[in-house]
Amino acid sequence: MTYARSFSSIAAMDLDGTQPNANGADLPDPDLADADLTDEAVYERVRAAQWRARAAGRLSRRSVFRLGAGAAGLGLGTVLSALLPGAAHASARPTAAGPIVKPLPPELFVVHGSNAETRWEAMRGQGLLTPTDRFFVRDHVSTPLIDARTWRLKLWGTGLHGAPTEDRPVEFTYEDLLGMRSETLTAFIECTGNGRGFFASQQGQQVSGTPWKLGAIGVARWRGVPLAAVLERAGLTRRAVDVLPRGLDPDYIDGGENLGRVRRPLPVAKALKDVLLAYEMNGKPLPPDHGFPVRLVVPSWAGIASIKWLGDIQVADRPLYSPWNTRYYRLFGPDYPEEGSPPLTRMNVKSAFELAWDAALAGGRAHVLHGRSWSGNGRIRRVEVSTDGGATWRDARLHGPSLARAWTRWELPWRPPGPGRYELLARATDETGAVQPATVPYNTLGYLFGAVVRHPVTVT
Ligand SMILES: Nc1nc2c(c(=O)[nH]1)N[C@H]1C(S)=C(S)[C@@H](COP(=O)(O)O)O[C@H]1N2
Ligand SMILES: [Mo]
Repeated sequence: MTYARSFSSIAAMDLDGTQPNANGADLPDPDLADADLTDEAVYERVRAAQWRARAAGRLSRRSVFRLGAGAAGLGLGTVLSALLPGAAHASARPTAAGPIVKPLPPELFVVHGSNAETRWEAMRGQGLLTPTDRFFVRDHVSTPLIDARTWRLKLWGTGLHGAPTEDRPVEFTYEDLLGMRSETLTAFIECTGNGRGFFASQQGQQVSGTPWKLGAIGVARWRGVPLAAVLERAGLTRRAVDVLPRGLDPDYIDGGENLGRVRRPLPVAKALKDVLLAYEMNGKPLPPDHGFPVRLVVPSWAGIASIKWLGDIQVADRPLYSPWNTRYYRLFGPDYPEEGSPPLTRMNVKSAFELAWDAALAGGRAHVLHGRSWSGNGRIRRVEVSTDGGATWRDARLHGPSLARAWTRWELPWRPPGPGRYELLARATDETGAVQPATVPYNTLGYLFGAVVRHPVTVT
């Protein structure tokens, strides 16, 4: 598959469409020189090899060059003269507010510093989408307030024709983006650390990071311009390998070390496949906390990929690195290589009940248990529920749309046998056959807790 073909397939389809996921294939180790880098699975293998080489200090210029040369490209794109660098513009550096701007009523959210997770009981009775007022917020620092009239999206780097520099980039205004052909996409955004708190509470393992339960996920209907279209207009070359979107929120400081603004590289193949530059969420302009004026939506991937308050995108003819694909968002620990796993991309399978933690249920009558399951690998095929702590399992009834990049709703009737404490468990299987395990291997930063969660309830 060439970039050109993957671009036109994006152009031809509604991003909600039923395009199958080409993942899960167990591919042989690719020859770096001949690898088809438009295939996401192959790209991930190549990047992993590259990462290992880099960690070992062995990444030669030649292997970098080969990586680039293996990629077929769009190799076209006319830069609109009106958007050429040099036009005067006001600085879009924001004034800080926050950390979070929107109201965080305690019945909808659990607040963890500059982050807030959705309470799962607040999803009860909702449709497919997470209403914006209860969509989780994950801010490394704080929500900036940005003026869309002076804001510019800047593209620059060696992967664009003419290699525009950071101080003379190709620019798009908010109006420019609104004027381009839009796409809509129903997709989840999920924090890679969603469920992190269960490493401690279920597995007795201490990990660092926000101790989320399962509320660091939401599904919204996003509208915007395909990143592919903007890259093409900016003059994407066939040599482009990685793009590096960067936010306009303040620098992130970790343990006294300034790591600069939040930014995380994305392979060009994924950028051209299904990534959206979103300016609308659930039918309204993006609210400040979710990335106004424009954010990336990178379907199925770790939430960190979906950079909010987008300011610029570096497009490079060589692999790019930032703390967000080197020291964070990789798995470290005894079960992983010393230099860590490759950078995390797809999210894993998870399930949650639309119930309060420690919910009280009336005894002596039938209930219907409701929940949702999702996977970065594609659609949910099956959900099993246990109401006796995992001894026996029944199939839940799946209902509503089953979208590859969103979640699937399900329900199961339950008549508690008597008063007391119960643990409710839900275990989903996705279309690749991936099933939620009973436990997951420890990793120091507590990412990808995909084990079955034991949800306590009290029947009165
Ligand atoms: N610029 C910027 N983008 C960002 C972040 C951030 O702190 N700054 N957080 C990331 C993380 S870790 C997640 S999980 C998602 C959360 O998106 P939300 O706050 O809209 O739910 O945004 C991502 N994009
Ligand atoms: Mo995240």
